[in-house]
Amino acid sequence: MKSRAAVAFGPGKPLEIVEIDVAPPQRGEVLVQITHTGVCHTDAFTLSGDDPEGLFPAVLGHEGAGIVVEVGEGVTSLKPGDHVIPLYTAECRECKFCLSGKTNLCQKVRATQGKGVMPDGTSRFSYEGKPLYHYMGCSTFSEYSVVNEISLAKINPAAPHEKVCLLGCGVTTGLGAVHNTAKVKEGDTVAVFGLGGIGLAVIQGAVQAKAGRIIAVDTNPNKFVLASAMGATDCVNPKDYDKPIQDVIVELTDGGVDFSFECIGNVHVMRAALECCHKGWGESIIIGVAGAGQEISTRPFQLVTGRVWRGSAFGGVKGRTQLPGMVEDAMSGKIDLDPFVTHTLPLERINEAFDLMHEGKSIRTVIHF
Ligand code: NAD
Ligand code: AHE
Ligand code: ZN
Ligand code: ZN
Repeated sequence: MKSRAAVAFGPGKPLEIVEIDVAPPQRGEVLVQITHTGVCHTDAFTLSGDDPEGLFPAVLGHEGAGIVVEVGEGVTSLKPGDHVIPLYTAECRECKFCLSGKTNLCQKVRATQGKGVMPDGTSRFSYEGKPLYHYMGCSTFSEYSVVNEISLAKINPAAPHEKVCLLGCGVTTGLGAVHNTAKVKEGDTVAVFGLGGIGLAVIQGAVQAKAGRIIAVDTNPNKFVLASAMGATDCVNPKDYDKPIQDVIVELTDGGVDFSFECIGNVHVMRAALECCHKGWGESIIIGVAGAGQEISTRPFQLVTGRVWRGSAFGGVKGRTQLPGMVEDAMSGKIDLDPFVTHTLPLERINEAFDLMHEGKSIRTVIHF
């Protein structure tokens, strides 16, 4: 079938809106009509050429919501008409990772997903007869996408897609990092580095957990208005100080924070986030994605003296099991998605969403088809 899509033809180039061909879903696959998609910094990261797994030409996008159109052979958990959120972290419920009870990082389709193809090694997308790569198992920048059954969370059909699409990545990642990875408790002191969609979701999670103090850090002071409105108790701009930001936060907090979250993808900030943690117990959670060749460093003494470095992918959330409940929480108001949707644009204007992000003007632009 034909589908309108925003295609990334090469690194650093704007997306091109073209009509692509989408092949029918094969065994275990599902054809989804994407109704809405957010634009996450990770899409921009891959488009920039910094992603070691980045492939071109590709259909990017991984923060969407849609409706099942057709199911392939052997698909039992979904039928046409079901409402879904595509998952870049699948949940097969049978691989070693799924059965471990220790991680959400299902590996059933991860290898082929990283190569931009479906599990049989081929693509369902083509343009002018040449294959296009899939992206993160989702490719939500196409009106029609083919997604593995195990990479789809079935959600309440009454859910507003123009908001709950953000549970496909950004908001779930931030909330989950607080509750599943860090396990923030009442009274804890938290520092959040980077106040985009992920950092603001960390703030919302920290408020839910009744954190005592939430220190929001960004080099763009315009981000402080929303961060404060969402519950940050302190806003700090590293540019306002002539000493390292970790020293500023350690002084502010009588020795450091209980938890810090890096929501930028900057390896120097990752170091600062670790080093602003309290001696003996402070934990720093890396959420940001750093470019090819980047490495983190600190003095081992930081770890010897009890600070802990962790990472979090998709907030540790098992998508098929937990996302439907998070959608219900968004519908009942326990999760507030409204502050994240700062802009709405049609697919044809998707490049403006990237511009708004790079200019620091948006939190999330939601694209409609
Ligand atoms: P964003 O661009 O909307 O926000 C980033 C924020 O960081 C901006 O407000 C920017 O002003 C701020 N910033 C940039 N440099 C800074 C610095 N040196 N010091 C302080 N603040 C600085 O991005 P986003 O969509 O919120 O994504 C944030 C990061 O999280 C990205 O790296 C993205 O790839 C990653 N991410 C990871 C996961 C995961 O599962 N681990 C999921 C989603 C996104
Ligand atoms: N492709 C990159 C890594 C990208 C990465 O870390 N992705 C995050 C999700 S970002 C969503 O906005 C993630 O979940 N990683 C776990 C995984 O299995 O990909 C690289 O460095 O190669
Ligand atoms: Zn994302
Ligand atoms: Zn699995």
